[in-house]
Amino acid sequence: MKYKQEDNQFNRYCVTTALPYANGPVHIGHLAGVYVPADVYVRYLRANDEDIVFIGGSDEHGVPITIKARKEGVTPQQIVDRYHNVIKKSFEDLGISFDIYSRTSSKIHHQTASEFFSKLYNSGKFIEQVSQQYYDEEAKAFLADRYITGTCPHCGNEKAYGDQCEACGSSLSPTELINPKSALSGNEPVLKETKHWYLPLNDYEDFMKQWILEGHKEWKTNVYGQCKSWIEQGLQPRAVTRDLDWGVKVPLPNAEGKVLYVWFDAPIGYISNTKELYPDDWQKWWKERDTKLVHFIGKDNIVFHCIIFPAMLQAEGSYILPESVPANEFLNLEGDKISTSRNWAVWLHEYLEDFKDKQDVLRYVLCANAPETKDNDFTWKDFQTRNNSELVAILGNFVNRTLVLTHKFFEGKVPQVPANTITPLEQEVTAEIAKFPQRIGLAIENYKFREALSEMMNLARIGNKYLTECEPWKMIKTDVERTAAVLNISLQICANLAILSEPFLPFTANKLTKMLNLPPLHWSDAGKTDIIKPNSPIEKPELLFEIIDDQAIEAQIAKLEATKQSNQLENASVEPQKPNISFEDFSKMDIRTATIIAAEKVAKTKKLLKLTVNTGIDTRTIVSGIAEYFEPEQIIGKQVSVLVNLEAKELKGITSQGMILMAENADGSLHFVSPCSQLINGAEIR
Ligand code: B3M
Ligand code: ZN
Repeated sequence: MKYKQEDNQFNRYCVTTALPYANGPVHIGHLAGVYVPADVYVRYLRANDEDIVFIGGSDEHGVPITIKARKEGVTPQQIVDRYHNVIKKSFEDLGISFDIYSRTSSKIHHQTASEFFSKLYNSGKFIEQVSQQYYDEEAKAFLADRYITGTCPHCGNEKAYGDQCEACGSSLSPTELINPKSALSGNEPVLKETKHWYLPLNDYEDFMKQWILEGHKEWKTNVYGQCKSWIEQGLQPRAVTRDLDWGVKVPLPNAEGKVLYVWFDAPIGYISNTKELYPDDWQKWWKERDTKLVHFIGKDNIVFHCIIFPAMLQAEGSYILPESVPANEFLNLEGDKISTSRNWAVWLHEYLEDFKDKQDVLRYVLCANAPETKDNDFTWKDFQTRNNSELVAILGNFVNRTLVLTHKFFEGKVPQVPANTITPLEQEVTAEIAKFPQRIGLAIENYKFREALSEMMNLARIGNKYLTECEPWKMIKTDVERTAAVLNISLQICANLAILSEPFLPFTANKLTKMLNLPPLHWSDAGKTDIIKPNSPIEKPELLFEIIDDQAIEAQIAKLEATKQSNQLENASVEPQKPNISFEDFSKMDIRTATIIAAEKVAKTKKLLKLTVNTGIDTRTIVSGIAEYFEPEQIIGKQVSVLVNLEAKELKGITSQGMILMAENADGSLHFVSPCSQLINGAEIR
């Protein structure tokens, strides 16, 4: 059943999700932006018996993967093998129900992408252009922008990349860098001519105006807006090849060392993966006009899916174009942009480890919080609240109350509705229930997944309200017949929830279906109040959700806090090394282990502590500038290192004999340099 008029012209759906780069695991940002909404959509279509294929896979080409491989001293293939497997497994474990999850390093993909390129080449769809690019003469290789570093012309950062300065955020071209250096050899690169093939997007400008700006005004505003601004700025020819040794080889003579640009081959991956799944009839998903092609992506991928890939498909000539591209904005984490390189993320595979059997909680929170119209924030506190006060308190509670009462009063069997027990309240509730399949369905069909989810929860709210109003636990004492009717309707609501929650919470829906002993149901079965038949047995209820306590949440927050700190330390600049000294110079210093035996603040100073120290040689007084970092009582008994032969000095009228060695951290805080195990006092440090 379809609620949206325009969808009637389609007989099948081809749904794709952006292929994540296999250079790291998947995080909650990917999930909220792309995979959870796509999975909701697809599960909903399946519940409607639609003919559908759901395509995913890893994007295994591109420069970042080669950089990661170099850094680790392994091959790019080893990198992508590692992450492809992590990603694939974590998607499965979260219940993202791909019909296939394959990869762009597969043979079939190389072949498909290569043929696609050849077809465009042979029909004269490309233009050839020669340009000057940086070349590393020692490594004998052209350099991708990311392989060139140098000084940013805008802010002076010496570690800017050929495409971007991460210090000031400006986008750069490699020739703008001052003192460019190759990441391969460290040498200064030279400019050298190289030939590439370009897709002249400018030739497709009129087409894009017609197709998108006139023909797809219904696209989400963020998507339509980006397309409009690209088209209005004027489209330019785009290089579809690169000088690189990792990717799909350019299938032309004299194209040694050239591969297809990753953004040329990756979307073809959708086609290759469909082919891998259905070698014989893959074409119906890509070439028949009555197939609805939908790409789920994040906002940074809009131009590639709305303009460049459609231009490629159009140039090829035999393919359909996407009917919709419901791109989402970004999800932030605790107020900061999610970043793989800074490890600022909640990684899916780690979540699944830390929160066993709580797949649906994450699916719920990410869908409820999906950045559909603007960037959104994920916080662990919100995660906890949504679990405890929505999933547990509303959905879980309603189902549990209904099932417990059925067992208590009706021996675990669905009670029959006796004649004359239906009051206007039941009629009202029944009429309400009937509206939900369409309400939720229409929201899903319009890519309004948050709204759809909150409607599903509203049905559980109606159930709770109904139970609270009728109070069957009291009613049973006076009116068994009407109590039977109330629990019957409540069980029908549970059955409706089993159907209507499935796209969002498949694990929960499955549990609920089993508890109610329901057969596999379809969307069209929902909305009714005779789904579950009188006298059929109900299993003993088990809790659908459980409270997540503060401890679990604090552990996650602490994990992020640790990341933040280690990032700060990594970014800290370390003082350059001082000029060399002789061993003789060094051995003049007499450094010993010693124990602080008394400590007090020096009056009228902020920084000074007067310490009494047992050096093994003697007991002496040392004045130390550490009062801002330590309370006196906190350091008594601490073993430290002391330069004992430093000449004595008067400080605020106290004679200080020696110096306690301290290390200064990136944030300016001071820390004792102590032996790792307790030693005698007076042990020589050398
Ligand atoms: N791998 C970029 C990304 O993950 C890219 C998507 C390809 S979709 C064909 O953002
Ligand atoms: Zn800069």
